[in-house]
Amino acid sequence: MNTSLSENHIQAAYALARERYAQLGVDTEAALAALSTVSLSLHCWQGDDVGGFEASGEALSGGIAATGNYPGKARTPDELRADLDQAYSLIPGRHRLNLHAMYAETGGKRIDRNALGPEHFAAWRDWAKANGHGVDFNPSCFSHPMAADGFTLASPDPGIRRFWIEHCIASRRIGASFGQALGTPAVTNIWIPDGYKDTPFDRSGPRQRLRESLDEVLAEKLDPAHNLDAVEPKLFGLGSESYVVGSHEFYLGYAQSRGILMCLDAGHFHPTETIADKISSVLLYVPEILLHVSRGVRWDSDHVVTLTDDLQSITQEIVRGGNLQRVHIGLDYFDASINRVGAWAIGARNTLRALLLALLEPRAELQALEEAGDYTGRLALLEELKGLPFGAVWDAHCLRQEVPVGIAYLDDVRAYEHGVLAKRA
Ligand code: RNT
Ligand code: ZN
Repeated sequence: MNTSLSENHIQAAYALARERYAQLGVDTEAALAALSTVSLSLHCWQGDDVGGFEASGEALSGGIAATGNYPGKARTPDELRADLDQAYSLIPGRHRLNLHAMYAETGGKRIDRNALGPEHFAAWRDWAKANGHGVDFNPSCFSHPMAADGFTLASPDPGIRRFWIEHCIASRRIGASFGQALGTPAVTNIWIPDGYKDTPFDRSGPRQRLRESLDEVLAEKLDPAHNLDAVEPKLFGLGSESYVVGSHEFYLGYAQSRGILMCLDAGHFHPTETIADKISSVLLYVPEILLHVSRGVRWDSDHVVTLTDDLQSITQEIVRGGNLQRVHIGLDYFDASINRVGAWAIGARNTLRALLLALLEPRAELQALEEAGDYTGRLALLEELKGLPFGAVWDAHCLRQEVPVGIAYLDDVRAYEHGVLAKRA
């Protein structure tokens, strides 16, 4: 396979594509300018199969699972940062990092999660600052002895609840410390696994406890210039098939009433339900939303994000509603069966490609057709767009942003695998 493309060809193809889009009233330069402002939040946990660095020997729990044993996963924070550097070098634009608390660096000392502080993330902070990455943060309420019975913030045991409340309070402060140091607010997102495998008798008690716990977690006012709080609902998990305390309705009401962000994870609903149609509704009631862009295959399987219709519907909703500023776009998948740097690059590039497709829509024209009741015209134009040369615009973007154009990024993934990952056996 010849992966190299001449700069002249890329430019020439772009010039033709630009004209083609201009005929429809679409300004490709404006689309690329908008795309350049988007900062995706890359999830650290794709690099080590949601392991973290606590060396506790705890298996991944909480009803999520990474499957596969592709060699070369990151074993240390330095390895994970090196892998992330490699991934970012393949993705056009300047992007953020989404970090979990269990990736703390405690210098060999055992610090429990409720005692974590900004000092345990100093290396992450320095690295983020040096490389221009904003950071988002997450308390890690799973893979821990205190989460062994499947309950954390909603636990009936006051001691367990207290531990996780303290952990979430600590996490918000760590998020704020990143926001302050980096000059861009951290979105600190709370996801907990709490739920029952089988049909519960009491659905209400755990939800009352969760609401109380969250109110304690959020009691401390933090500067929104440093930290923004988000909550992430879910329909079911492995081992919590019958009931999840933090359901969609629970958190929608909670986020709306507390004026915080709502996180929508693409894998957290019924398999035939998509999050795209929720964005315009949720944004009427909460200030901003966080997305966990993911791909569930038959269940919340967290496959690498591909350029599906689902993904395009999500990015269309962001762009058509003029919501690029109010939607924080995070990725959330973990595939351990393929090269992990490749997984990051493929999913992030696809998310940006889907955004570009949405930015290349003739918005005024489509809106006018719809308002005139010309649904035939609307359907014809939407279908016609699918054949337009968006790939040439994407290639020009990658060229300008100095990342590999086309499939050439795979050469870099492979070279890094041979030179670095393969030596980790
Ligand atoms: C789990 C949630 C949650 C996690 C990460 C690791 O179903 O999607 O966001 O995937 O926090
Ligand atoms: Zn998620």
